[in-house]
Amino acid sequence: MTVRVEVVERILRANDALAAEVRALLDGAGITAINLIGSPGSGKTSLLERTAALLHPRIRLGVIEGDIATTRDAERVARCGIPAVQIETRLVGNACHLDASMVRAALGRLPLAEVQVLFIENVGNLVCPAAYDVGEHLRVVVASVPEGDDKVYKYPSTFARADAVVLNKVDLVPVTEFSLEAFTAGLREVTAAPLFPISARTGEGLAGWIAWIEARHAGQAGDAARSAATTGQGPTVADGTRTG
Ligand SMILES: Nc1nc2c(ncn2[C@@H]2O[C@H](COP(=O)(O)OP(=O)(O)OP(=O)(O)O)[C@@H](O)[C@H]2O)c(=O)[nH]1
Ligand SMILES: [Mg+2]
Repeated sequence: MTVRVEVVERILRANDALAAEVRALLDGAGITAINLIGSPGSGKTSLLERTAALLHPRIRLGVIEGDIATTRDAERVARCGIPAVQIETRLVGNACHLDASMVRAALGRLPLAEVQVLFIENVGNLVCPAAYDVGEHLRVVVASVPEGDDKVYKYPSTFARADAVVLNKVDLVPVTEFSLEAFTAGLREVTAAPLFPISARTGEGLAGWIAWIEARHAGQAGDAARSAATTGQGPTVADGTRTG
C-alpha cells in the first residue's frame, strides 16, 4: 500500500513540475489557458462552439481537445475557424485525463503566436482530471442539468478546485427534477467561485461567461506584463523567441 501511494505521489510531483513549465511557456507567449473539466456529454465542446462565435477573433482562441478516441471534437472546433489539436489518449495508454506532458506536446502543434486564450477540453470525466494540473491558469467545471443537482455533493473536490462553474443545459430544467437552489447550495459549501447557468443550445446566460473570460484574460495579460517588466524580459513563444 505504502509503495503504491509513493508511486502515485511521484507521478503527481513529476506532473506538477511539467505543468509549471507549460504555464511559464504560456505566460511568455501572453496566453491565458483554461482547463475545461466535466462529465462526458455535459456540453464542453458545445460551450466552446458558442464561445468561439461570441469571442473569436476579438480575442483569438485556440483549443486542445482531449478524448480517449476520435478527432471529432477538434474537427467541430476547427469548423468554427479556431486552431485546434486533438489528443487521443488511446495512443498514450487510454488515460482517463490529460496531463501536463500531453499538453506540452500538443502546444507544439498550435500556432501559439496567434492565440490569446487557450481552452484545454479535458477527457469527459468528473473525477480523474481534477487531480492533474495541465499548466492551466484557470480551471472551469462544466456540469449540466441532466446529470442532476446533487453532483457537487458527490464530487466535491472537483468543484472545490474550480475557478468558475458553468451549469449547462438550463433549457432542460422545466422537463427535469433539477433544482438550481439545491445545486447552488451544494456549490457554496465548497467554493465561492462564480456560477454561470447557461444553455449552449439557446445561448441563454452566455454574456456573463464571455465577460468573465475577457476580464480574466485582461488580468492575466496584466500579470504577465508586470512580471516581464520585473525580469526585464519580453514575452516569448514556444521556441523561446522573444515577441516583445
Ligand atoms: N438540451 C441541450 N443539449 C445540449 C446543450 N449543450 C449541449 N447539448 C447536447 O449535449 C450533447 C453533448 O454535447 P457535447 O458538447 O458534445 O458534450 P461534451 O461535454 O463535449 O462531450 P464529451 O467531449 O464527449 O465529453 C450533444 O448532443 C449536444 O447537442 C444544451 O445547452 N442544451
Ligand atoms: Mg467534447
